[in-house]
Amino acid sequence: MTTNRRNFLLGGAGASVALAATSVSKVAMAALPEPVLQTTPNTMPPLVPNTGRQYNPVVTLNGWTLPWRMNNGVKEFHLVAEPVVREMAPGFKAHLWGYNGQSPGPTIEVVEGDRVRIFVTNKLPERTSIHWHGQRLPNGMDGVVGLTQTPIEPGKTYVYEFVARRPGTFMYHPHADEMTQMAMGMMGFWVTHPKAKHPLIDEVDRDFVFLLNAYDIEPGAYTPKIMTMLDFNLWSWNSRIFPGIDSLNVRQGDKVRIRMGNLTMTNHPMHLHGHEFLVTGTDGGPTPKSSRWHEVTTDVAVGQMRQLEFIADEEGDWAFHCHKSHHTMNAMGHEVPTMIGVEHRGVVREINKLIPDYMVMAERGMADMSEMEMPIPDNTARMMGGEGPFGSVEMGGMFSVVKVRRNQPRGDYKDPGWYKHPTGTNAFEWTGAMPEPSRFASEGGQSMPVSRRNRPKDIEVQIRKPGAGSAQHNH
Ligand SMILES: [Cu+2]
Repeated sequence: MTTNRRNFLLGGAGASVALAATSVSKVAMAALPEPVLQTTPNTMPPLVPNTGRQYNPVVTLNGWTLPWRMNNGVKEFHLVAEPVVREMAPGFKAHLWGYNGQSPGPTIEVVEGDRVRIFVTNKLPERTSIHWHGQRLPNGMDGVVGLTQTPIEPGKTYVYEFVARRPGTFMYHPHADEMTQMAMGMMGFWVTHPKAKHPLIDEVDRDFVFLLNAYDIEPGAYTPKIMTMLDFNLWSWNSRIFPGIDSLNVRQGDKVRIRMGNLTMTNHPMHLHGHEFLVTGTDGGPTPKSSRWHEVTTDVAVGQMRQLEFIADEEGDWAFHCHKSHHTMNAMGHEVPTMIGVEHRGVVREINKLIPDYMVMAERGMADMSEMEMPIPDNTARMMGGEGPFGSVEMGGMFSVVKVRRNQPRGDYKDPGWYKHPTGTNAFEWTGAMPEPSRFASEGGQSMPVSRRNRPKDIEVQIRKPGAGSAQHNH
């Protein structure tokens, strides 16, 4: 028990933990490892192991690693399935189900060859189980209700025990009333470190993990709609949405690994700016070197895990996000017609006489929405938001920033603030004369000769120059 606490305190997160006040039988609980709870959605520093084999621990974005106690050579963990309140972004809280105070649950980190015993206490109003996604284990430990075990009824504690046989990137989630329980946020990450130098697993300076998840929560509501199959409106990493997702802070030159698992109902092409990466591992373990090639986007399909690696050698604030553009937005009404190019001002003036708060959306594109001070219900994430050093970032959902800094101390995960660009290295407004374009070779310098014969005679091209009144269509 003391080991358990000490481990946790060494992880640097001591101030924000509480022990579970349990409604489950106190006698039964007394023999179990103390369930450790996390009360904040902040990114906790890595949990450095002080028993068992050493490894370089991972950092869970807006999450934490579960401490264990060593019991006669067995690593013992205690997960408590329970309702939680998760702050998904500042000003927006969701009523979810999770483990040990948060959704997702804590990351479990072990070493290849470890014997692991996990107590699972059910404090949900319905039965549950845990499936250890991707693990080699005895069939009876696989966590499929009805197939390999009886369900864990409310108030009961079950124990799972197996050897973490292969190193890699895994996750855990219920295999009982799955649609409900996953839509409510029950899931967690699992990393098994190699027990010795592994030819296909490099040592890295930073190792980040997070789950891709999604919710359907009406603006102003707190609880996800559990019957939603595809039309989710909140696309999150570890049940956080931008600007609530912490940045991935690294030192320039660091070798960085990012591990992701997808427990949403659709795929996510994950895109990193400024660097190329290799996909070094999947759900099946490390990939053979001959199969690795450089990419800047990798798709993570439903139920898959991907681990990517790169050298962070370019200083700056580099966007890292899902490339489906509606996955970098937060909840909004879907029935919004495209209003680009439609001039509403006169109409709105008339409507406002009748309905003072009426507002037309997206007359010039959607970017305006990120700055609009629209009356929105309480407990609603803004559709797009997040202030950057140059104004609104106009993003939501599955978006964060990899911050690469020359002077970020080794092993320090603190947010260094916004990048200060060297003078003269930002894109800037052009205020000089615009060079006139040359249209034809004979008129000076078009490299592609244009056939005189096919040259259209009577077509007048209207070119709208940028500048004042560019949003107006003056015909
Ligand atoms: Cu996506």
